Amino acid sequence: MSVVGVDFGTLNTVIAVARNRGVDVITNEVSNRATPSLVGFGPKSRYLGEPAKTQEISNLKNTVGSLKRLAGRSINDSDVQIEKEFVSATLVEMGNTVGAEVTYMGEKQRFTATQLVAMFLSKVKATASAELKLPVSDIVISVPAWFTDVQRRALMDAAEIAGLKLLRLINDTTATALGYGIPRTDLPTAEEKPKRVAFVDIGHSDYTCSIVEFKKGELAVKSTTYDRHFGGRDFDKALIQHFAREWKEKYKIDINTNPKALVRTAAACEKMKKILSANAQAPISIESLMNDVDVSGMMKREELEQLVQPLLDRATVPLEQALAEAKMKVEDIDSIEMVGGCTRVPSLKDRISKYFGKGLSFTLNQDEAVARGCAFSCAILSPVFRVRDFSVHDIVNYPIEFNWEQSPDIPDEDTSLTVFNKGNVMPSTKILTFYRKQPFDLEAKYAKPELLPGKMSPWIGRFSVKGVKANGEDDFMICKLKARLNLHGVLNVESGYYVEDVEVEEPIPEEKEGEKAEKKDGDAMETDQANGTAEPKPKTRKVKKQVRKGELPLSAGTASMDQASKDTAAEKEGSMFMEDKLVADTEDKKNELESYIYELRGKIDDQYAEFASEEEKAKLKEKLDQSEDWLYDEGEDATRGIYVAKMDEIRFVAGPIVGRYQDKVEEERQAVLKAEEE
Ligand code: ATP
Ligand code: K
Ligand code: MG
Repeated sequence: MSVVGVDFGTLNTVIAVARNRGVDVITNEVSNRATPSLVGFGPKSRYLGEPAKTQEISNLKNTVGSLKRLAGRSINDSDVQIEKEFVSATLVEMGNTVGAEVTYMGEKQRFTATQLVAMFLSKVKATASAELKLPVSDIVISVPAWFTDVQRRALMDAAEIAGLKLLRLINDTTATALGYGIPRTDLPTAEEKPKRVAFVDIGHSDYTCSIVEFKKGELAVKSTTYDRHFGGRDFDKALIQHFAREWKEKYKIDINTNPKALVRTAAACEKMKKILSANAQAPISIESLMNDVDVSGMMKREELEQLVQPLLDRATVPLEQALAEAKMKVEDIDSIEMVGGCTRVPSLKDRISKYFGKGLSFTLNQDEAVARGCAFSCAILSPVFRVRDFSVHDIVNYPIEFNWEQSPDIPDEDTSLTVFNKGNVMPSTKILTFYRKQPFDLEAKYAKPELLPGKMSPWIGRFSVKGVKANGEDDFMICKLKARLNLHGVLNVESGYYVEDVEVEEPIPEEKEGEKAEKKDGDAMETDQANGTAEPKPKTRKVKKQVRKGELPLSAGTASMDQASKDTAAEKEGSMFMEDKLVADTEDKKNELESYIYELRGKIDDQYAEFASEEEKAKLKEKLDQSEDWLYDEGEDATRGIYVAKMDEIRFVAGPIVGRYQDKVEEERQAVLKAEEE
């Protein structure tokens, strides 16, 4: 079994694997260490990753990017409206979730963002398993810390559809912190002051800062802040707009009216931006951009900085917030670790370094740190891998509250409670207590909708508690519900049970037990939260204890896909994957046939010449000519089986000739061996 970590980026996806020697980033089919996060659709198959990028400009309408920023969102969301600018395919609403409409297999088809992510993850899975020569299942995938329940569930569903076992969705900067912490041997002991590191990740579309405290064997995230619309693509956009204006004047062309020209300009601007990170100025030139016009231009680094001034002015906002939320000052930070492609931009480095009043660290590989952290996380969670234990305490980014209907029997009962607060440790389990005589429902939602990205609904889930009835004559049943914000950052009510108060003999406890007694439970604090009806404890040796009496069945409605839809989607993904494979195999067989024809034609008058009669030669040549004509005519688009059959036909004619040649070669080889022996 393999251990895989994936940095699922807006632009690029990096795959890392844990092996005995440590963690390695693996290369894809064209030997790149990062794969474009793109899916494309063609007349016969899909293009996933690299081929989608290769085909992009000629296949804009059927190519979808920004996959992770679409998953779990509705088309009406203000964030998705922004995303439309960066996605060349047409986005459509598909029953509360955004999808894309593309032409695939000659037909207009629609896929949800979740399905599109699943397609891409299938490719990730295939890439990893090709490199490892092992089946891939266990995986850890990174997400931005600002992802909400519905976005996280969309990714979990996508992983399942792709046939992956998602061990954890981990926040990007938390993964980076883990990758930073695990190999270090110089972390402070439990008694010492923790090492405090600010991780700054600026990628293609977003900017995240986490302040993390390290001690030997553990890390605790103290705060995570972000700007969801700050990244490399905003620099690209400033350049594109600049040249669009310039070229309108200079060449009288409007690239904004021509999607192909726009995408080609975007690619050239990204290149220019990268050059400007290391050089004072950079050229741009594109041949025949539109209307047969060749364009060119120049830009100085200072000019770019002026173009992105509004962006640069926002560059320290996440840092200020991160320190404020962690209740720290710049002096408290021991090191500032930079990751993400966009942290190579000198003006950004300047601003961030000035803000902290010290130099920045580039200890980690900027492009690979997140993926490596994910692989470490997968190694920790995987049963098949042994790794030094390292605990990860992440935090809750959006407070979550539960609401319920007031019990008819308890008129002064509260009907809502914030159960997980911003900044609480995550994962975390809390036990909710209800006094009820009938089955009841509760609902979970984000308590502060204004904190959520875009215009998301704060709704998380509805949970029905069954099997509740009066206890005895007319007493309340004491219902306990286990609410868990799990490793993925997703909320579930995992189980329900009921208890009864019984009196037991016990030594007098030293500490006063209240209704909010806290106890440690593995990875998180477990708080027993009774809603206002706990009895005072008599100061005797007899104490009332709650004894678990039975289970309460639960049913849940969340943003996850239901199992039947997931199974259907998985089946569809599986058959599309097989279809892609068949198309690729067919193409291989066709190429094989073509090369075989050329090879034989070359050899028949050369090394095979003395092993064939004139008649045989003529027959073979005729067969080759015939096959070639067929290949460029009706054989252009045949099935795999037919190409194989054509190969066999040629082999049947060529076989005896090739056989005689090989016999001769073998004879000579034996002669050489014999000569050597003597
Ligand atoms: P996100 O984290 O936002 O989802 P991502 O993880 O795909 O996106 P990265 O791979 O971290 O993003 O960074 C890609 C961005 O970094 C691109 O915009 C790219 O142009 C930019 N970039 C890469 N190298 C340089 C460079 N030398 N100078 C400036 N920008 C660069
Ligand atoms: K990335
Ligand atoms: Mg990234």
